Amino acid sequence: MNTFQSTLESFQKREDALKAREDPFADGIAWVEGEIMPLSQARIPLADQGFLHGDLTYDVPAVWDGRIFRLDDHLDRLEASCHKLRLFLPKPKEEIKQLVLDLISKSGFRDAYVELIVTRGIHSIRTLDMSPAKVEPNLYLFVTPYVWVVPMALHSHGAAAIVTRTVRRIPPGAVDPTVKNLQWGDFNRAILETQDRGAQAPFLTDGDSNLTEGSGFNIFIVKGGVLHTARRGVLEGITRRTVLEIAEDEKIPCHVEDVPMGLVYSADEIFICTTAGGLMPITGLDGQPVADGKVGPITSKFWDAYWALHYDPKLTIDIMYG
Ligand code: PDG
Repeated sequence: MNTFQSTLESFQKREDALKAREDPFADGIAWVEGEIMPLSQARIPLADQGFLHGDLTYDVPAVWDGRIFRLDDHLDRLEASCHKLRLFLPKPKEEIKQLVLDLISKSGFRDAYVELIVTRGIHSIRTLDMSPAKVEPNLYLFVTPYVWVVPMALHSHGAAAIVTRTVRRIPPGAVDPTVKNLQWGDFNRAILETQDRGAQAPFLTDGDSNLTEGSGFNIFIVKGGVLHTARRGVLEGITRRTVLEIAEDEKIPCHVEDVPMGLVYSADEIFICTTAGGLMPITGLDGQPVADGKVGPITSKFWDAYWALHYDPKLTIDIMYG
């Protein structure tokens, strides 16, 4: 049995066990202002700037088969995002790390989507004074069962993407995409168009005929044995970084630069990647097959390597379940 089948079959078994759960945390668990509650009961204070002005940043690590993947890298990126917004982590990083590990342990989920949100906190409706002395950022945490941006069932044959016609990616001069943000106006429009056109994954351009990213994922193009991914206008994904590291190990060249749409339409293979689903093959684009319409060998190789790394003690922490 290949890695692909065994990885997904063992996940399926764990997911079946999850379905049998009926406890209050079975759908998710949240941490808000020091209290732990079922996710469905978690509330945001209305006066939080994160809600009123979208003034926040967030990060999402994931747990796979009882181990959390690259948690320190996600926490470092969260801290860097805070700095770019003139925010700071509401608690020392080590403390946040422990809160996250404890919350996962309490959740009991062996495969989980873990979200950390830092907002500018509670202020008057219109606050002009954003000096650090006036800011008391708020932290919100939640853990849910593992999330697949593209349904798991589509991984074997690949999903269908579209290049959106009705919306472009917001330019970096307006919203810095390297700050993980929830200003999803462009992505929400893209998702609606994707549904209208019967596909699963929207690709957004920079408005100048270069590829950027999709609604919650980075994009890789394979052409002539070389990988290409956008340099600018995208989140620097931890999964993208993992792919770049695998490419280096495998001595597969990778160009991180502008990716013109002409290259996308002539790709040999395309895959997308995110913490919420890992690597996902794209075998259709704008209603046409990508090359022969089959999942390609480079995509498969990276898919296997990516999941194998989820058992690497250097990149993972074992969750101590209660
Ligand atoms: N680009 C954007 C805009 C993202 O939101 C994400 C992650 C990525 C790239 C990939 O980054 P990383 O490899 O570090 O995960 N987005 C997922 C999915 C969100 C969703 O709801 O679809 C996340 O935030 O978990």
